[in-house]
Amino acid sequence: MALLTPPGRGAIASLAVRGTRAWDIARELFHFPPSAKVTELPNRPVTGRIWLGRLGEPGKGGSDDVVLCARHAEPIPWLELHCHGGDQAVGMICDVLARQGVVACAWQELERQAGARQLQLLAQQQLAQAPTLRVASILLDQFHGALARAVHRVLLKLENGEGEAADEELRSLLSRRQLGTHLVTPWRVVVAGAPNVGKSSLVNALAGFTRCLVSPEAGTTRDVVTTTLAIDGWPVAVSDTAGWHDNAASLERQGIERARQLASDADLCLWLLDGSAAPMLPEDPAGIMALVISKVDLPAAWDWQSVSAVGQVSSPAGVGIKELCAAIAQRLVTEAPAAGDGIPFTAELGEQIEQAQCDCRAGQYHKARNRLLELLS
Ligand SMILES: Nc1nc2c(ncn2[C@@H]2O[C@H](COP(=O)(O)OP(=O)(O)OP(=O)(O)O)[C@@H](O)[C@H]2O)c(=O)[nH]1
Ligand SMILES: [Mg+2]
Repeated sequence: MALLTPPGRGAIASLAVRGTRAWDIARELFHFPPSAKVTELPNRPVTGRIWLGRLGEPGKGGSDDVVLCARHAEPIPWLELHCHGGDQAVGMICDVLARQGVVACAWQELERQAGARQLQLLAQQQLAQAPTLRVASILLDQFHGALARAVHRVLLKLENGEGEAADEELRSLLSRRQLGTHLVTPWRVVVAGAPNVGKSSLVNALAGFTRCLVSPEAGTTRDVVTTTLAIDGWPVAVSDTAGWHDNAASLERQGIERARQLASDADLCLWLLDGSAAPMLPEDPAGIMALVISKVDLPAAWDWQSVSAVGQVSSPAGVGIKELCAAIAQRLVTEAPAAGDGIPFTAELGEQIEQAQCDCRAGQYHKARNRLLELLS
């Protein structure tokens, strides 16, 4: 048996019970209410029906109202029990089942025993953590076989000895590899720039609420403040950082060093240039930088119009934020996937597909094939 709903507080919990004896145990423990026209469950499980009653052993421990149904009747019954939620109520049902010899395991184990494919199981696991609707729909696509179909196409080409065509398919899959690793783990975007240019104000505008302290004084932000949000449906962790400058005292210098480190590891660093004050560019740009002009509502102190920037914003008024979000999304995901596109949706899947591509390019089609077959197992 496995708990399908998260542990902890909840109105309802779902349990799956799978095994050759599952139905016999259910028949033993399940009791119809006195008002019901029937007193016993049928001899065999039937899919497409639900039974309402109580589950428990008369005279032993407690019992709870449950909804019982069969997800699979054959060859091995897979039953689902919906009972009251909360650790204690669920624990009571688990104890009742355990006394009948039912062993607890993780839901993934139950799926594996029932013959779920590796890719399906992985997609299901990722889906449980999908932070946005866009990500969920991509992962559902993968659950329904988008990646498996793409891998099958490669296999077919390898079998026919069409190495170049197989390589092309693999290349196309790997072009979505980075996106695949950022479906559940957010992209990292760092907001950096000189002190007082409006970094914290921009992060607040992106977040849609006051996440960071803002003040007219330079040097307000000392430490990194990270907020996870959705930009165009992609999960993005945006970090506000301390303003970079040369004459910082010890504490501030530590903050600047952190900011520098974070910027060089980020997927994208937005470097803010204050349109109303002399611009300051970093001496050694860290990582992938894109310029953003801030305070465009104030009189321009320099010709920022001539700068190639991804955004021009007035954060407190929300001006230019929508356009900046679109530009950030475009930078992170250059080509958004179409419905049904196969995506290597974990880092490991990306690695395995890359290895298959190496084998294919080395003319080792057999090796590439075996690697891909392993993915489909
Ligand atoms: N007029 C105008 N003022 C802004 C804009 N963005 C920020 N400010 C103001 O500029 C000042 C500094 O803003 P912050 O967001 O704290 O700037 P910061 O870059 O985070 O500053 P530090 O953390 O000190 O490095 C505040 O008084 C903000 O209200 C803007 O687009 N237009
Ligand atoms: Mg700040």
